[in-house]
Amino acid sequence: MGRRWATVLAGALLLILATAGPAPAAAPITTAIYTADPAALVVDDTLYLYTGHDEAPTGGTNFVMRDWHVYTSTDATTFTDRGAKLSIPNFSWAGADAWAGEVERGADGRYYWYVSINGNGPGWMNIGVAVGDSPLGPFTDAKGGPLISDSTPNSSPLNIDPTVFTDDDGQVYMYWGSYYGLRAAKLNPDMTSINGSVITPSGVTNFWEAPWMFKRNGVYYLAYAANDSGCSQPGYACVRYATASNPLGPWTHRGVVLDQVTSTTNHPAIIEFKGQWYMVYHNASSPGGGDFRRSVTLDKLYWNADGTMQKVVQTTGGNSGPPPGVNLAAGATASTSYVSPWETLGAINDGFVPAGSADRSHGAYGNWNHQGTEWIEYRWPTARSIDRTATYWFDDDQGIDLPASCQVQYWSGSAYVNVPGQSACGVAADTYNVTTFTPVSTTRLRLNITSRPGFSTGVLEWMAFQAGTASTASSTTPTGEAGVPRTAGAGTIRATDSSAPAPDADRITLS
Ligand code: FUB
Repeated sequence: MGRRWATVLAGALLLILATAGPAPAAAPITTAIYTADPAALVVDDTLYLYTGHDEAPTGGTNFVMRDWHVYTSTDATTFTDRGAKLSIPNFSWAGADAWAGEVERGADGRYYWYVSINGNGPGWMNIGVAVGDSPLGPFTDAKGGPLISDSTPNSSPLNIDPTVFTDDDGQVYMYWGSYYGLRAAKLNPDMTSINGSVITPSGVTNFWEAPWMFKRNGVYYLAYAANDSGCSQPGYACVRYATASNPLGPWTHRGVVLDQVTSTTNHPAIIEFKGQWYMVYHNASSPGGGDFRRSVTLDKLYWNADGTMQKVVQTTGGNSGPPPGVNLAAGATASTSYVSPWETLGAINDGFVPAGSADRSHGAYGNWNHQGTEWIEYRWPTARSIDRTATYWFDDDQGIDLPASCQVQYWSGSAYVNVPGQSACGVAADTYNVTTFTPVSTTRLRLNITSRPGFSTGVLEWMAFQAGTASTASSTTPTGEAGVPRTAGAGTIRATDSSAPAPDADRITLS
């Protein structure tokens, strides 16, 4: 039963992938393995991150998760993998799907690790709990069966993603759920049983999954993944948050604290460590990453004076950003020899800064299942003087791969000819490949793309630069300006660097 649902979910995610979603990416805590679903805990001077472990193969279409790892850091920059401290065999009553969890210290001084796991009984996901004498364990099953299952009265449609919070009076609360089904309950002091009934909290707008509860200055906060169109593209999740004056709500929605990321799933852990607050989350931006090959990362989180959170800036890691110069592509009309019906030619000149070659979050040009040489082309109503292009290749680790070679051509007035003095036409992943040439004045520029054997090719962004602007700040010609670039300093250039912290537009003053 559980595996059938897993297949259904994977199918849904696959459909979702065709439309895709997100932003630049932070450096992961590790690239040795893929990690996901972080939970954070501070004990003494150490930050502990409890993560899931993605083991899906390249191109995999389902979660493969068998254990959970613990990472430690004393500076929130360098993390040490302390190993797989908990795994499915630790729960004799379960057999698959080591999904999200969180660790909480009990009143007895022991550490309780609540996890999502697929039990062998009826239904799908359950919440189990393990216990250890230290934050690093060793951990053993604390209950011998699920704490929450599909047979728990008023349980969630999908019983996953527990977040456990201890209030100042010692009362422990657990929130969990997915498929829009947020649930909450009090835990008994034994940390392994529920006190009273399961409630359905109110006011948690557009809750999807992955709740994370904490308290600051007497206010309760609940961050969670939401996947509504107001904050993310179809199939992708952002992180919204709500506040309350009571640990069980009612909650008041406060806005978006983390935009969508490069993986369809999004999963927050918010914590203060050594005086600095952090948003810990995962994305698909590590080399070879994907929706089922995620990487935990973290960025600093800042507060407003009114107790609201500023939207987290996802810092770039390894992506140098678009090259400088006046990009004429935005004012051009794009065409191509072939684009797959489900892909988006318009993606190549929308000015988006990809997080990596697999980042199809703003659409992608792809020509699967054509092989050999295909082309993309820009046309302007009047001639433009151009001396460089920059190409960000699309590579989905499936049918579309980096090309074998490429060649820039221009329209001479009667035919396409190679641009004179062309430098190497780069085919590197995860970066802008800049190709220079002797300036040409033309109404059309073409990029011939030759595939590797057995693969098709794709492009996320193709920039064409006005000659002589290599030292000008990056800019794009605003759409509708008929290709006439605006100059730096005019205040109208749409800079492509969006790394500055920006307050959330729908911020609300806490009362
Ligand atoms: O990693 C498996 C599931 O994906 C988690 O439980 C959800 O929060 C989502 O990240």
